[in-house]
Formats: sequence, C-alpha cells, structure tokens
Amino acid sequence: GDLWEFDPAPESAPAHLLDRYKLFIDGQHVAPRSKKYFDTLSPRDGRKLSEIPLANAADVDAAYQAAARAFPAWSKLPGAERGKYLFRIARLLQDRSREMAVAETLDGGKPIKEARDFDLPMAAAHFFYHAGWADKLHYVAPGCRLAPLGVVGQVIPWNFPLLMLAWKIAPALATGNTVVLKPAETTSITALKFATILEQAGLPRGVVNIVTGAGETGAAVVNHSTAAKIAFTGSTEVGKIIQRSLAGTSKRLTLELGGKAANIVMEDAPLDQAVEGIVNGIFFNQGHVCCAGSRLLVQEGIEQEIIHRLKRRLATLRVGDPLDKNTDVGAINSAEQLSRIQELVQSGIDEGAGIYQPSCPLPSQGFYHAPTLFTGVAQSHRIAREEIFGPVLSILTFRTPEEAIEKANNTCFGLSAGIWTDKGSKILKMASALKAGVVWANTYNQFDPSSPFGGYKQSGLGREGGKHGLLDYAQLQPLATEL
Ligand code: TXE
Repeated sequence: GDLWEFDPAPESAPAHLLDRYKLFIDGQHVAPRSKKYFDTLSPRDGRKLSEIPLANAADVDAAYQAAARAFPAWSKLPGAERGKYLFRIARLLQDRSREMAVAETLDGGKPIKEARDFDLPMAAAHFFYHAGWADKLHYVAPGCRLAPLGVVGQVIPWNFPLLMLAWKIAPALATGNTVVLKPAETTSITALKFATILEQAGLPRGVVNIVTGAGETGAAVVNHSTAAKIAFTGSTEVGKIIQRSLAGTSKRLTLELGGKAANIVMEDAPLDQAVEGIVNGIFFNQGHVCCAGSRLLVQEGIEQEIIHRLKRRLATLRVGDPLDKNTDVGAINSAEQLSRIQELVQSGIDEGAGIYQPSCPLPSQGFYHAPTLFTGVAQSHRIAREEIFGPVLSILTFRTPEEAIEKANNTCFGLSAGIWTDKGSKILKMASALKAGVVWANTYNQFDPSSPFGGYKQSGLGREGGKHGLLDYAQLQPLATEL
C-alpha cells in the first residue's frame, strides 16, 4: 500500500521495522560478535520498535579491517567510476524515499512531511552533488592531486540520521576513501536500511561499513588505529572528548558541534516573513537542529508586536503524532532529550523569564514538548547561553545594530545566524561582523550541498559540503610540473 497512507497504529508498523537488525561489515549483514542488542523505541509512542546490535571493539575492528582491505581498489578506481556508484545510491534513495521517510519518522520522531520533503530529498541531493565531483577533483585545487586519506571513521547524531549519513559518506566516497560509520543509538534504522541501498547499488564490499551502538562503540570507532580521519557531528561535550583523545595522533579531525544561533530582527524587517522564518528557525524538527535560531534578538521598537504575532502563530502549530501528514511539531527524539529540555525550561522559569506555551493537547504516550516562548530573557540566563535542542525560543532585545552584533556574538558557539531587514546594505555590514559559519538573510534553514557548513569557536572544526568539504577528506599533493 501507500506508505503515506500507512496506518499509524504501532501493531501495523511495517514488519521490516520490527526486525532484529544486523551490522553491515564487509558487504555482509552480520550478527554482532558481542552477541548483544539494545532496543530502539519509537518516540511517537515510546514503544519498542526494533533490536539494534551493540557493536563492541571486535566488531569495530572487523569493520576497519574490511574498510582497509577495500581501500586500495576503491581509491584507484577512476573518479568517473566512483561517481557512478554515488549516482546509483542517490537514485535508489529517491526510489525508496517513502519507505525511508516512514522509517526516519517512526524511529526519530520528526514530522513525516519534513522527512519526506527535506531529509530524503536532501540526502539524495548530497549523493548527486558529490557524484558530480568524483571525476572533477582536479578542479578543487588546480595544480594539485587530491589523494584520499584512507579509512575514515564517522560518528553521527540523531537529529537528521540519514541526512547526516549522506553528509559524511558522500564526500568520503567521492574522494576515494573507505568508511566505518556509526549512527546514533536512538536512530540506527535508516543507516542499516541504507546498507541495503549500498548492496542494491553494487558498491564493492567493505567500502562502507556500518556499526551500531552508543558512546562506547563511538569511542572505539574514533580511537581505532586504522582511522586516518574522524568526522564527528554531535554534542560539544563529546567533541571535546574526541579532540583530546586524538591529540598526539596524526588523524585528521572535523567536528560539527552545538550552536546557539541568534536570529536578529531589525525594526524595518518584513514582519510576516520574519515571523514565519522565526517559527521555522526554532520549531523545524522540534528544534533538534544545531543551527536552530534559538535566540531571537528583536529591536526594541517591535518587541511587543513580534511577541504578539508569535503567540498567534504558535497557537496554530499542530503538535503531535509525527506520522500524521499535518503535524508541524513532532515527537522529541528520546526520553533523555525530553528531560534535558524540561530541565532547561525549568531553569528559564526559575531565573525569572516569562514563559508562554499555546494550549495544545499533547499525546499521552511518547515524548512530546509544547512549543515554548521565553520573553524578558537576559544574556546571563541558561536559556540564553546553553543549547536546548528543543522547541524553545528565548527572546532578547537590542537597540542598535552594534548591540545586536555584540549580543549575537556573545556565545561560545558560532554555527549560524539570521538577519531580517529591508535594507540590503545592513545585511552585508552585519553579516561580516557576525562570528557564525552561516548567515541567513531574510530566510532561515536554507541548505544546499554546494555550501560549506561549519562553525566558529566551539561549534566545530572544518567544513562539510561544497568544494571546501572535499578538502577535509583529502591530502593535497602538488603535481610535479614538467621541466
Ligand atoms: O549527543 P552525543 P547526545 C547536542 C544537543 C543535545 C546534546 C546531547 O544539545 O541536547 O548534544 O545529545 C556518539 N566517543 N547535540 O547526548 O552524545 C553517540 O553515540 C565517540 C547537538 O545525544 O554527542 C552519537 O552517535 N562517540 C548535535 C553521537 O556521538 C560518542 C547533535 C552524538 O551523541 C561518544 C546531537 C564518545 N565518547 C546532539 N559519546 C549537533 N551538532 O547537531 C557519544 N558518542
């Protein structure tokens, strides 16, 4: 039947989601050597969905050995041949997008319309884009050869499981590396289903290996001696642990960590557009977004008007079952994440900010949080400083553009920012003063595989996407010029 019409009752979840999954090592679906599994729950109702292998050090070692065996042949393939595999993977993601979107939503809690209209098309777009680079690497750095690094270890988070996988795997393969990837423990299903796409694409065995588990498995991936590079997306806390553990090794490292983006609204901003952008900026994917516009900086004269409009708009958001096509704000990814959000919301109340939540009934089963606005927030409040990673917006004010910049930059993070104004000249001036890897003007959460994404300060190291992202997966060797 049509999966978009799929009956959300858990008993009717497609049988393939209820499987006990296997690791994907050396082109085979294998039971873990650890013989251990853990349950993955669906955040929409808190019920068990599947059993996921808990890979131990021996499993991770087998994955690295397979990737190392696959490396010589894969790295020597002509770029055009590698590109063909990436094109095939991209097309297979399109062919299987319904199945993958439903799995993403069931396993992770995001609204099905976002999985369908954002995650799946963007994941495919990343493979298409990098397929195009595979035979054009000589254009990335003219006069140089881009030599692959070897086996790369990749650890990804749970907010965009398949898309983060695409961000990691596509550039690694385009540049001729082989991969050991670990998805996040609450969202492993689409990565393991993706393994079947690799099989369908006929990717040579061992080129991509997928191991599942939690932090300990992640640490085994990061610290394996075969890894030439580690690419990590996740919390700043774990990013720092990884940075420390790699000190003194020659492994390359790229990190994409947390954020606390300022979304700046000037008095002359087009307000209808700005309100939509603010809502999208913080409630997209329940706010589980590293570049979420979680600090709203509003110019004083329009503060009350913006708050009034936001309250009205929040009341129209449909919060609930992520499998419902009309849902705007779905389920929080896990019980742990829900309690982290609740703790920070409580701190906002305790520290004296004003709280507003629309009256929306939340499902009694599963993990849900109402869209939340905090007004009268001071820069010292935890809700203005810490990443909440949930549907919670903190509103602060400023008087002058200079003050806006100062407040926007007053954070240990620097991943993204937004500016809303009628004046193009203000955009350019302010954007160049913002210490953020991405600055959106009169829009928010716009992504493209050709744009390098990454952070200033504690938001990370290196860039992903675009030509610059490729450089983080390669050694530059100057070509000998003819005498
Ligand atoms: O992240 P972790 P968590 C932020 C967000 C969120 C907080 C905690 O603020 O509330 O982090 O989320 C693996 N060595 N972000 O605890 O632990 C882990 O198994 C190697 C922002 O879920 O960083 C998972 O695969 N790997 C972020 C991945 O790291 C380890 C996205 C991320 O999990 C490890 C996610 C270790 N020692 C959370 N410990 C973003 N930048 O988008 C854990 N992992």
